[in-house]
Amino acid sequence: MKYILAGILLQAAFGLLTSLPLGAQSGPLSSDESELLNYIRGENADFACGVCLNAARLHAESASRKEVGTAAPVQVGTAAPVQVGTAAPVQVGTAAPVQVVTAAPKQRESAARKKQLRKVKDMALVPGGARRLGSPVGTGDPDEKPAAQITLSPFYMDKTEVTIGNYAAFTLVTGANFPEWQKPEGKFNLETGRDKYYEHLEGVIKTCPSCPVVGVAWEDAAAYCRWKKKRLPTEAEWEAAARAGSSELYSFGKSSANAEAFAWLETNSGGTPHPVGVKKPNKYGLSDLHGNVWEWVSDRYDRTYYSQRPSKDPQGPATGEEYVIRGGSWNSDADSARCGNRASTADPNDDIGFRCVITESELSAEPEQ
Ligand SMILES: [Ca+2]
Repeated sequence: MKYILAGILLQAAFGLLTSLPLGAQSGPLSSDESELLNYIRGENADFACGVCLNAARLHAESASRKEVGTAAPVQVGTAAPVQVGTAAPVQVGTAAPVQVVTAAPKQRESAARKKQLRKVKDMALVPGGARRLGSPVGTGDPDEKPAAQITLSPFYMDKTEVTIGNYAAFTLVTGANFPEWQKPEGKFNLETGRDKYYEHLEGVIKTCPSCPVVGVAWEDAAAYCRWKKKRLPTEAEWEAAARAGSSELYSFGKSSANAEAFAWLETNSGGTPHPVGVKKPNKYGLSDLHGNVWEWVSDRYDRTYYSQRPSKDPQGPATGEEYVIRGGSWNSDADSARCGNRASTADPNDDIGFRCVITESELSAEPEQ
């Protein structure tokens, strides 16, 4: 295994990923090796900044840890109900005719639909319909009011924030869109920049491909989502996803006392982002909407927008210098991480990341090829 991995990594280093005759050289790949290979080919190898070896090692370790705990979950309460007293009466001498059970013809999913469903396998469905968004009188800040019934179309949202590994695959392909800490000749470049702003996160950036990417400009975050044939969520979509049906301050209730079970905040983060999806997800299955990193949404910021926003699928104001960020971060207090809290900025930062969405109608409109 060790030598096969070394072979994989060497080939990666020499840029032979696209041909990869690994199976022929090494015999059939084990599931671990296939997974690692897909990982390197796919989304997490960042050769440009030298993360590849560490990323692959960490992924291999995490895959083997996962394997230990992947027994099928025990389903409680789903056994077919036992029917009492309904046994068919025994008929003597007249054998019941054999009934040929013909299962209903299975609806075959079209190739296009299968592709669509593959695309949303790491996303959670946020149901459509009307819900109250914004903060009611007596809670929150002035820019969160008035609260209103807002109707949204159903959409899928990434269950987690986009990771360093996810994002590295994008920059590897485009050769651009780099985070500030990796931008060639940028002043914040970790290796060559004069400004050491991101130095305190160097360990995370270089050794934690499953941590959320930070330092990405709004335009580059939007470009990543487009590359994935998705988009940034609107502010209203983000809040509906974060509430997961709750009208309280948090998806888990009105008190922040339980926040640390759901969120990485300044009180429990140790001053850095953490791997995505570790904390408890909300009722929709979405993780880290509270905390870990702030998340860019597509809306520009206007503190008075709520008094004029449309009640159906609002898209944000047409103009504005800054974009909205939501959810608080590893560097925030619990108040900043409230479902209704709004903040804004024009610039990337060490505590801002993002995730992507796609509406059901956008998904189903995708062509087969
Ligand atoms: Ca977050």
